[in-house]
Amino acid sequence: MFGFINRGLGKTADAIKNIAPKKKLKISKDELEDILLETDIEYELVEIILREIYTDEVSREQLESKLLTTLAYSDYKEPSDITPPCVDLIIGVNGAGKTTTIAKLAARYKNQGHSVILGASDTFRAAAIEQLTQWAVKLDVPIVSSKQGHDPSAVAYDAIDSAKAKGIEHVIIDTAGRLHTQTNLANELKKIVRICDKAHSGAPHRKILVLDGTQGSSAISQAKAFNDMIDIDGIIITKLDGTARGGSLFSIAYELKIPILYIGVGEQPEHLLVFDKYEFVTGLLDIIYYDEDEITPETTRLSEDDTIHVNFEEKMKRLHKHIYDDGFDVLSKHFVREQNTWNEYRFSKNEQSGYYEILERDGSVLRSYDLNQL
Ligand SMILES: Nc1nc2c(ncn2[C@@H]2O[C@H](COP(=O)(O)OP(=O)(O)O)[C@@H](O)[C@H]2O)c(=O)[nH]1
Ligand SMILES: [Mg+2]
Repeated sequence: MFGFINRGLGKTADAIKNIAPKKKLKISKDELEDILLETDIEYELVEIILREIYTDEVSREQLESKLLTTLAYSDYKEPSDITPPCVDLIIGVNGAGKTTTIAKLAARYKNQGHSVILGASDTFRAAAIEQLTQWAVKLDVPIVSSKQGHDPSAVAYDAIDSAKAKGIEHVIIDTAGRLHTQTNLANELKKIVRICDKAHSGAPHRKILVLDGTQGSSAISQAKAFNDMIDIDGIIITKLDGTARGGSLFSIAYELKIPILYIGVGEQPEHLLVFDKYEFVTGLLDIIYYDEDEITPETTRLSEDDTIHVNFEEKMKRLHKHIYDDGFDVLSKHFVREQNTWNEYRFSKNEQSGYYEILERDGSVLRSYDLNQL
């Protein structure tokens, strides 16, 4: 599994390549406008991004700083003074990916060595309870559930209560995405929030909205509606692997000013990435522009010549294969994960030697690779 962020941006990359097939060192404002709109960044935001660029041609650094600015509000600070259990309440419309995301979060906590219990508070549909139960069995985590139609708040209460009794560190609560009316839904969510706090003062610690990434920027109004019902602490955007509308993430972050916590890039438990704005922006820039590593005197001279580019990509593919064979998954340009332990390591190019290195936390080199020897 190479480059998880690339997995999330794959379809977006295809769409960009359709209108700008070749990577560039600089790009005209007009062409850039087309590209940004193509990725479903809203028109107003595209205008804002381009407004303060005063040159006709836009460099990678110029665009990078603008894109990062639009994500300025997406930084999230983990609340530090939580008395366990930490309670995540997961909300969002039907089909957004709530239940799948809960499984991914549970797997993540588990892999970090934490204990977790699920609360099946989507009692509106029997299938929803069944689906979450199946994940609980598969992931081998406890679950509190009841029959269809039962009070979802009671399930949330019991899940938190059970966590307190057994010393479980995390509770994740599923909710229904739709009831007979919007008012019903609002009232029910508010009640669940109230009851969580009753079960454990301060809970739910994170009210997380799950948004379907394939809906692009049109998910913004939906998010506003949920935020009006109960204040949302963070967003998870799912299905980025299945959409060419990856740029909508910028509009969502910019409009809502609510941090994006994770992104979903597939249906399996490991397909959840902590949202790292630097990685995401780098991923997008890499589709449009030459990468810093690729810019050599030759690239500059022959920037229209695909062969250098193709050679570089070929070498990178081989590098990734070597790393994989050595027992690591490449998560992003700057991180790898050991397949056995799920420990994450930094991965970077050593500017002096030119070698690519997997680094321990203290900076010592765990593995090193010479691209030219591959
Ligand atoms: N490709 C892809 N599919 C996803 C992702 N997250 C969820 N899904 C799929 O979306 C569908 C709806 O998900 P579900 O968790 O049941 O949504 P819920 O109704 O909000 O609980 C399921 O078929 C999931 O497998 C994702 O990140 N990528
Ligand atoms: Mg569900």
